[in-house]
Amino acid sequence: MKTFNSDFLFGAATAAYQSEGATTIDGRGPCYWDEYLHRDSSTFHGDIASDFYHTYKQDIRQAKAFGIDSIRISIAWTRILPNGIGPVNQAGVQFYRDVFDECRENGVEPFVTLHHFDTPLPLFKKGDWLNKDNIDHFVNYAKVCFQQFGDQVKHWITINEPWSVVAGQYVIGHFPPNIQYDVPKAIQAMHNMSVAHAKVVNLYKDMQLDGEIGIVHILESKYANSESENDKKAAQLEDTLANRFVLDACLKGKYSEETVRDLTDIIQASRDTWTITDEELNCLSKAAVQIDFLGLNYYASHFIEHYEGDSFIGHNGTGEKGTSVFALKGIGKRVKNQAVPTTDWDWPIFPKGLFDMLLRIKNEYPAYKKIYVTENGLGYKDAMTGHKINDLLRIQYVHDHLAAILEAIDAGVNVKGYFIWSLMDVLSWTNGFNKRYGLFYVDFETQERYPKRSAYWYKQLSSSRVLLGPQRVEF
Ligand code: BGP
Repeated sequence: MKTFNSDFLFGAATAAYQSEGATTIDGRGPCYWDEYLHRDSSTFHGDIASDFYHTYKQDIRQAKAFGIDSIRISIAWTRILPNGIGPVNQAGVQFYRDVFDECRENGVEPFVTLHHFDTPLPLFKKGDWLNKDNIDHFVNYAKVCFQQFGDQVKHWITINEPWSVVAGQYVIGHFPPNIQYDVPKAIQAMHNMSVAHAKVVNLYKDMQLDGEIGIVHILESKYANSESENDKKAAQLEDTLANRFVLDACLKGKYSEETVRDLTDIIQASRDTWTITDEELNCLSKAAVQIDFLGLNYYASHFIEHYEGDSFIGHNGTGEKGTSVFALKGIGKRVKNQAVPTTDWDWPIFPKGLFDMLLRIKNEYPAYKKIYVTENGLGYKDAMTGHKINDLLRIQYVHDHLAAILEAIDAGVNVKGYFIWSLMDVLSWTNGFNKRYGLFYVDFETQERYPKRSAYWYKQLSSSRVLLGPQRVEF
């Protein structure tokens, strides 16, 4: 029988902008998504989202009722410091203190992310993570959070998915400022985010607070599509860019020779440069020995082949299967592996990629302390029939990824918890509201919540610790 230890956490994740709504209430300032999603070209925005700002008590109680041990939420920087810098907004502080109190009263452990894609608009306009001043502003904001919530929060995450941020901003172009194919900018911004993360870890440890701190990375395995040297090189380059670069920074505290070689090749091909200082490298190395955990977000893996044409990326933001393209000049092209199923948004469903990534961290970064899988789940256009949502495909997806985690634990990887994305249906940054992930279905007209079949399955899993097949649940 496949079972999880009693100390393995079963959690569920959300993020501020995607769930809270109430974007102009109680002194909150705008983040860059507020402006971007109000342009004429946008068909959705986060003004109300899942209304967590007003429903948090109900959501936390419902989480508890369904056996969820922990919830991962993020703090909106602009609720605490409306302009990103300057005076503290007490109403914003009070909101999160109330949320954390509710968590405590229900025995639900909060894991709290400081930056989940939502840089304050004024700082975004000054260059966001490309501007090294942002590092200091972020450290200042983190300090305020540690002072205000350090007594309530014992699990901190500095930044969510630096790669998704910089790829979205400078490579894919579906995040503001919507620049495409500028890989050197992505590299510089990612280095700056690693430094910001490191400085916040070092600050947290200097403050001697009683808790743990880590970072969350999206880590998707990259496989060569054939045995050819060219395809292997393409997979290696995408892996360096998206995975090894950030893993080196947070777990080794320095960039390995291979990482520097690959990144330098990529940057020089664009006749560009990047800036790294000794002081920044010292921060990385100090933080790498102090970080308590790695958060790993995993949804998909990619199969890559050599590519010599011009860069061309087409984002599938509608769920119309087969419409995405990802080809980067000088790096490689993602191709469909016919043996691997994909979601309606063309994300390859490949649990083995999670197992491989977990093993790789253990082998290549043996100093890591522990891992939480901080996001995993299936985006799907759920249909509600008579208030019932029979999301068997999601249960299968989660089941198969949890089985991969159990295998990795058996192989000696220290994985201590799993957070399904997401607790309830939330806004999807570049897809709107029809890409649903939640355990709880949200009727976005009424804000009513309805537990999906997956919620009942997850409850049974959390209470029994036994990984049963999708069909094995009362519904
Ligand atoms: C991760 C983000 C989440 C969430 C999830 C699903 O990258 O950390 O915020 O959005 O992906 O992504 P999407 O909504 O694009 O399907």
